[in-house]
Amino acid sequence: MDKQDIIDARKKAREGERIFYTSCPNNGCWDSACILKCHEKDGKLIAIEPDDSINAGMCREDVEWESIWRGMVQMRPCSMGHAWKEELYGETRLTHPMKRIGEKGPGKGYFVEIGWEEALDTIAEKMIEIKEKYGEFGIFHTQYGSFSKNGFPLAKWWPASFGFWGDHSTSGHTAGENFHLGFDLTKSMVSGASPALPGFEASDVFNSKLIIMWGMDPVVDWFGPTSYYMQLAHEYGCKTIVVDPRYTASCEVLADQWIPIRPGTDLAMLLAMAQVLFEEDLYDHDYVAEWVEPEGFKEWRAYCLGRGEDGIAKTPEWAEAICAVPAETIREFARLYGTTKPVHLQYFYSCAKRHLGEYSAAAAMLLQTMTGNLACPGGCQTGSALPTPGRIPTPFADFKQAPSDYTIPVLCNNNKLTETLACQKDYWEGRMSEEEFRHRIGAPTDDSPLPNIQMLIIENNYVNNHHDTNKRMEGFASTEFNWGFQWHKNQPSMEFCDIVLPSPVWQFEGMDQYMYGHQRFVSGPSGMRNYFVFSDAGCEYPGEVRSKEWVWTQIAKRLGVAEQYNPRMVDVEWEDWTAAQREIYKEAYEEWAEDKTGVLKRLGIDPKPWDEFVANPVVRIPIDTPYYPYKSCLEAGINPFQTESGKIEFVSSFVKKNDLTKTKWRGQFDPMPVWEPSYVEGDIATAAADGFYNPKASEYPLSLVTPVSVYRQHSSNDNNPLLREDCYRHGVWISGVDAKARGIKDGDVVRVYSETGEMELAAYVTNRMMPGTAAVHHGAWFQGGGKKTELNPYGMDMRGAPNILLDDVHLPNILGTLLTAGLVEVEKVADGDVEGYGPEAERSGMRGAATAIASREALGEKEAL
Ligand SMILES: Nc1nc2c(c(=O)[nH]1)N[C@H]1C(S)=C(S)[C@@H](COP(=O)(O)OP(=O)(O)OC[C@H]3O[C@@H](n4cnc5c(=O)[nH]c(N)nc54)[C@H](O)[C@@H]3O)O[C@H]1N2
Ligand SMILES: Nc1nc2c(c(=O)[nH]1)N[C@H]1C(S)=C(S)[C@@H](COP(=O)(O)OP(=O)(O)OC[C@H]3O[C@@H](n4cnc5c(=O)[nH]c(N)nc54)[C@H](O)[C@@H]3O)O[C@H]1N2
Ligand SMILES: [Mo]
Repeated sequence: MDKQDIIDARKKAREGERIFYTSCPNNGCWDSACILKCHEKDGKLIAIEPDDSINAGMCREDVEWESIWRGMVQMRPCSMGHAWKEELYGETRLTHPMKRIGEKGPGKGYFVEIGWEEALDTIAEKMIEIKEKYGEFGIFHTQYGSFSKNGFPLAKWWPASFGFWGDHSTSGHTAGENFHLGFDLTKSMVSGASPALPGFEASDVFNSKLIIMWGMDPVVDWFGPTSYYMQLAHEYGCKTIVVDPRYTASCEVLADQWIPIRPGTDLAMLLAMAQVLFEEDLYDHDYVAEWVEPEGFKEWRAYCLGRGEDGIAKTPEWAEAICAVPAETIREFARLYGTTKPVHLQYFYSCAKRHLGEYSAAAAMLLQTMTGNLACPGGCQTGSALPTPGRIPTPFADFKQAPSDYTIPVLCNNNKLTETLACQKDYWEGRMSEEEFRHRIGAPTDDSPLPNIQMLIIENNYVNNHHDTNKRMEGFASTEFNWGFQWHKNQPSMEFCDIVLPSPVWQFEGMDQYMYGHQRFVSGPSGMRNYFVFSDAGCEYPGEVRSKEWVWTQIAKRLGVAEQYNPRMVDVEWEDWTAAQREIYKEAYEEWAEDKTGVLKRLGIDPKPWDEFVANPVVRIPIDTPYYPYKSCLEAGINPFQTESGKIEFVSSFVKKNDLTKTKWRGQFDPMPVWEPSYVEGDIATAAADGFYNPKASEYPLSLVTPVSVYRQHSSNDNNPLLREDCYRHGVWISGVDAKARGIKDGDVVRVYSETGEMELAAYVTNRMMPGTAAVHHGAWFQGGGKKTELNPYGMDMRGAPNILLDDVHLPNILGTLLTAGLVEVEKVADGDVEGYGPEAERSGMRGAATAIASREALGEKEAL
């Protein structure tokens, strides 16, 4: 076969392919809506190419500078974006509705296939029954329960379910933002009630002179343009410093300096930096005079300089003993920070998602304030950092849902679902006082209704993805009836469903809305929003998979609200479903293209006819000046800081004047960030429960962090062989020193354990991990194939789902934060070369799966999965 034959054969193989474009935002692709060019043949996804809607055929290096700074660049997908094929057509893909026989929970029951009619009838009957028995808050829908919202699509006409305040990502920062900056993320981002938007456009980093990535690893976790622009900024001479206990991918690719720090001690270093800025008079007097409430500023200054009540100067020498960063490094770093402008200091979520993390997040915002970097080109707010305004109005597909006045109420804190399930029985059966129950679940007020969850509708991997998975599994198993949607048969949350429906992968299959009710005209929630892409109908639904909107319509029919929920589609047959959805999107586009208000013309957009548009469905405009935090407010003369004084308050008047235990925060707090909270007594309470200084550290001496993985979107893709077998070994990161002390070699099988659970997995022995610390990447799927013990009621985890190891106790501290760090110990189990152990077995991921299947077979059910 010569070269031409090969080319011809390849061409022939590709005959009959159709190209369609889509976007793949998943939960957490906050910075981007990447554009994917897809090849489809015979209803299946064949291949994915990167965005070619602009600069086609060019390397990024070929793109001219003006296009780059104006945001006229491709939005290329990450490795996960390219790997969807295996996710769609993997062996474990769930393609039929399934009913559970026996109890909920791994190893306790099994599934059998059922038809759609039976599934939908049973679900609707149970919904009615549970609402009658327990009221509308007997039902909880797990998707987007955060940000005071809930994703239950029928709520407006069939009231049920409720929202949580807070979320999993930004929740450590929101206390600081609310108390010190008077900024409320939920108001600004979700309800649109506040014009303040503290996000930034990626190209604004070209205005920065120094980028500090504090607990931020954008090469891994900020997929969109931001990490690319940060890389370019670095290449053009902007200094970049990373503060992280791990030598991350961003350290390798972006950093001039890596400052390793003991996790959870960042506040000490931030205070020491403030001390240097005061002592050497390096702060921005003008900015402080204009924006800062002066009395609180004085108090904070006194505290840092040792003139406060504790009499301790927060010098770099003081901080060194706490955070293990040499005093000289801190001092030099503070000087560089104080004498460079503008500085983009990004103190990221994980640093605050731990006990007392709210204080460190607040301190980072206050440092940006002191140095005048909080709201200016090239600076950043360093808080929840998400929202950036979109530059182009997008078409709106009007399904003509009936109006409704009903607003879903907020009943608890986002990170208290485990606790709610654990203690609701005690409350409703009279063994727990109302006050205690409200306190534990973070009830927003003293008269908000209280939940009694007896039906969970699961549309994500909620069992696996929050702290104390063992306790959580018990809670999820305790309800009367659960159901949900899943992609894969072996997804851990599926085990807690009585009926599970096969879920489409919305990016590629059908025409459903995306998460958060986003329609298929997509732009990122933050980062560059100077474009949108239309995600067209893609491949056929495999097996019996059906559109979620179809499913909800059929349930709505059974509940009597279909005319309100989906009036235009209620009589559409399944065969015509996708075409009918697409027609409504087409109508929306055509109305948009008419440009009745002339806004498109003003933006320089000349809409193409629909057929031309769908062939390359991206609309993009150049950016003149990039958005920086609060730009929209500052330019309109609106004060973005809605504190009592109208200024940035170093000492929060809200905290000072209110008993926070009576508010939704339901905990005690100091009005300014302090290293040792004033309200707790004794060593145990003072030392954060997840930190080095807690007495528990004598038994569990390693401080564990659980960062996100480059091969997973949270827990999505953990099942994807392309992202697992040969390119990635999931293991516990441990330093050479700690490994040696425990007789552990790279690749050995180890047991990682804490007070809440244990797991077995491979050790990754590396000097990229700071001594005294460990890391297990978040998102691996719990597989309780191991021994059952009191600590592991569902069996020891054989895959490495880190939430097994983390506790969920906040009190008496303020509620809000998802806890993603904890204390653990690691011990050797076997050499890496023992059969069935070690990197090979770990890479294939089959050991855990094999044991899980064996446990089902032991139940005597061969058809089970
Ligand atoms: N690839 C990928 N990217 C993602 C996601 C994903 O699942 N996969 N999820 C997305 C979502 S929803 C979110 S909210 C964000 C989360 O974004 P982050 O909160 O930034 O993510 P993490 O990976 O937890 O943490 C980033 C870094 O902080 C370090 N770190 C942990 N604890 C501490 C500490 O106490 N001090 C310091 N200084 N550093 C610490 C970790 O070692 C890690 O390198 O990521 C988003 N991006
Ligand atoms: N220890 C630790 N825990 C963490 C974090 C951490 O850093 N460390 N990060 C936290 C953060 S920031 C977040 S945002 C949460 C995220 O936690 P989750 O919201 O639970 O996130 P995913 O794992 O992405 O959930 C997606 C899964 O839902 C199922 N699913 C069902 N229907 C659909 C569908 O229609 N579409 C999609 N995409 N999936 C569907 C799929 O099986 C998919 O695997 O985790 C939090 N938990
Ligand atoms: Mo998140």
